[in-house]
Amino acid sequence: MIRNFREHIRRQVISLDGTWDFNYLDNMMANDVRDVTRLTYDDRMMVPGCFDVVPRYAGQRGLAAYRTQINVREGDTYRLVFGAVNHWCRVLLNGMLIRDHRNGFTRFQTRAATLPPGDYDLVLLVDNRINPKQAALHLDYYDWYHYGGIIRGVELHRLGQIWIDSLRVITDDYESRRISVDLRYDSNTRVGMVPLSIQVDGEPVVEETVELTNLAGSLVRSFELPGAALWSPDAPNLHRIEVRLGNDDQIERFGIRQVEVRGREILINGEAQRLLGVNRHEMHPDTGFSTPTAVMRTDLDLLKAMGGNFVRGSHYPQDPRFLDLCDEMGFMVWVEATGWQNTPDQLKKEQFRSDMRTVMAEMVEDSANHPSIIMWGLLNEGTDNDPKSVPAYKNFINHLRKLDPTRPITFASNHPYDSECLNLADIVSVNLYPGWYGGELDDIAPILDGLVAHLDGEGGQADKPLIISEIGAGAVPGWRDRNQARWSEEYQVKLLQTVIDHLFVQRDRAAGLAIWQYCDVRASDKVERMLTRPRGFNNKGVVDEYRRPKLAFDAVAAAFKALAT
Ligand code: ADA
Repeated sequence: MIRNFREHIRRQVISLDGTWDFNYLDNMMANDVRDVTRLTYDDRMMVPGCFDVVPRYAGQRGLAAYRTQINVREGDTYRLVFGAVNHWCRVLLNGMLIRDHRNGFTRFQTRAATLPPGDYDLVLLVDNRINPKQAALHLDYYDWYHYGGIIRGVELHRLGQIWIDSLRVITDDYESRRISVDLRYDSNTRVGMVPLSIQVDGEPVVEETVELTNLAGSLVRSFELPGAALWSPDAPNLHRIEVRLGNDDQIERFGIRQVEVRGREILINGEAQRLLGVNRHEMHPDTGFSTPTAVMRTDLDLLKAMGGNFVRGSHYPQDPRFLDLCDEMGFMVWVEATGWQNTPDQLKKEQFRSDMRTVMAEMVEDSANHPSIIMWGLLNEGTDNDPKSVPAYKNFINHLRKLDPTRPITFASNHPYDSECLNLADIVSVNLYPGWYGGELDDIAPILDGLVAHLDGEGGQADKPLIISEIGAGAVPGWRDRNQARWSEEYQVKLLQTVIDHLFVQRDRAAGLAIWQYCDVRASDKVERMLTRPRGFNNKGVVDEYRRPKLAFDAVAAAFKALAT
């Protein structure tokens, strides 16, 4: 399943999750596969899943063919929906090319098409190689392991004559509980008069017959929900909306809440929030990016137990199942488009730009209804200090703002002293590693003070919220040392305690903190990276890759909880 709940009750949705036929084609390119119907399969592979976590293919980069069968009983309009495939794929049905998709971590679908009754072979050619020609946003120097495969669920949707293409629920005004529902529809024939109904929490709110003069279009309805409970981190009330158009339906959950940035504060429904949390990669050694929902739940339970209320989804669009849990549990989430230290040269390339725009559009389309998402991000640690990057930052941020004008936008900068782009962000976010990549523990306080003095002075950011979006220390799990040497669990404790104390007890300039990072994650296998990544892992987690707490977990929990009292 792509979500944690059913998005359709009337529309027939068949989950294609399970075990598919599999053949690792190694260094072939998709275009070399002339006739996909002649491929043979010598293995089976789980979907969703990452093929390169399976021992037989561990560490392999290449092309893989996946195959499953679909039976269509009644001829009708259908489409396939893919939760995410990393990082490039080609979809073929009975040997016919249906579409290619570039870059991972976002949902995409095939064009609606009439399928006559019969059996169909669905084949996906999946490429996990690092190849900017196929996926410009996945590059080999990034500091995480790029697993590959059909990483999220796959579904077959039967659409009928007219169907709902997307649904956006927006809080117009939390005080009066006014919301807008923007419904985009599509059809394969002129249907004329069609019944439209909207129910919220089982109560009818809209019942009408609409005349659809175009084959595709948008219907917007606004209404108040008097007395409806608001969504907030302390009371994450969700509402269920069910929209029916003709014979089709779409179910979504939403929260009534408005995010606002006022001066140095981030507010939800008028209440200032202090964001305390972690950066989290969607990763587990046994499942790669295809984290089971139960593990996601464990992560959020642990984060709650640590006193956290904030997650930065580093560094790519988040799994909707994770966001569903965040909605329910009241986490505030930063969701960002895929990127890592991208250079002016990359930002200039048309392929990179168009991939970024597509991924941002898919990210917003897929997740805009999650109340837990309180800001969008992009271009982690990009070259925002290079004047040549400014046009790309402007272009991407404007694009993102058009896609969703309701949420603030930020990007994690590691060039706060000479950034050329901070003025474009609603929230200033800075990644820095005092006491780890530079300086000692005693340098942390002056470095943080110096940063604030700069941003609030000549940096010209005095009237914006500040988030320390990454800070941390590596601790090899179980490595204990009375001298508190680097890489020991003790050193990580000291560093994080010093940071939290300085940011929120000694000073109160920061609106939020995202510790780098929640759990240890497999690092990229590039030699230069490996030399600073003991065990082949980025060890800055407060829990290890199997979610076993390090000493830092309890230390951070004590510090976060002390702030709440
Ligand atoms: C960077 C980056 C993270 C991670 C971190 C580290 O700031 O944004 O993805 O690589 O450093 O561990 O060094």
